[in-house]
Amino acid sequence: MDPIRIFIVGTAGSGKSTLTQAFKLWMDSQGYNAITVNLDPGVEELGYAPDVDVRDWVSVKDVMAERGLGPNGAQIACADIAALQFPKISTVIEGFRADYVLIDTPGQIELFAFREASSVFLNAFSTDRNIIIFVLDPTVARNTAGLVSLLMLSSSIQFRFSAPMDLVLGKSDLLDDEELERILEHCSNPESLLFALGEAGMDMRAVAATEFLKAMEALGVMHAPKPVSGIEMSGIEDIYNSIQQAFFGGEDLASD
Ligand SMILES: Nc1nc2c(ncn2[C@@H]2O[C@H](COP(=O)(O)OP(=O)(O)O)[C@@H](O)[C@H]2O)c(=O)[nH]1
Ligand SMILES: [Mg+2]
Repeated sequence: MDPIRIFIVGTAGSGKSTLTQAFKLWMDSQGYNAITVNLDPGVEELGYAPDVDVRDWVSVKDVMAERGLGPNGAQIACADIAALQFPKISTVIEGFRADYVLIDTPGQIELFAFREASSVFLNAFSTDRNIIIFVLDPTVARNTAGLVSLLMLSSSIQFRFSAPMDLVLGKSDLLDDEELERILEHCSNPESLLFALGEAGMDMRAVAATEFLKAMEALGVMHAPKPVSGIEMSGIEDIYNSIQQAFFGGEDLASD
């Protein structure tokens, strides 16, 4: 059967690579057949050895040297160069015959969110087997305006890709109980989020936010994210269960 492809997406430093590695370790411990893919051509230290690595096809360092570009320009050039290699990369991925493909996306989220290359990559596969896991960075989300901005970013990704999306609250071990409760409440109850924006003196912005929040509710983005920690290896089973729910209505792939 065609594998489920899990795209781990989030802002730089939100914990994508650590979560990808933790998810793979968890999958292995459960006896599930999963591989990891690094889609970040610019990453220097990944912290794990991916089964498939875009850096085998294109490297930011080489592109900087060859084209005389700075790191940001080279990242963008690499995303586009990598897109040309996607047919080959997807053949390698499919050659593993894994049940799950865990895809670690570039540190700079705009490379995934806004460049055409990522659509090309998603569409290189049968599109009904893709799911996006959007990782909220707790150091941004603990601030109300930061949380709204992250939700808006997640909606723009939801808008761009037709794949189902699930929100997770990354590095949740960094939050105290009160902060965690507040973020979960704000994400699942737009009224409480609006109230908090008002309390923070952002009434004007709250007016605009009301309309945004309505749109986000309609998109299905407003729901409590699952707290996870790649470092503590917590919450990973919850992501797995929601993936099962999205594709099999809760029936475990491994059971048939
Ligand atoms: N406390 C804590 N730190 C984490 C966690 N996941 C990642 N980090 C740290 O956050 C930084 C960025 O992590 P990384 O996985 O590289 O983020 P990425 O840029 O989204 O791939 C690193 O210093 C990690 O050690 C976590 O679950 N808990
Ligand atoms: Mg990373």
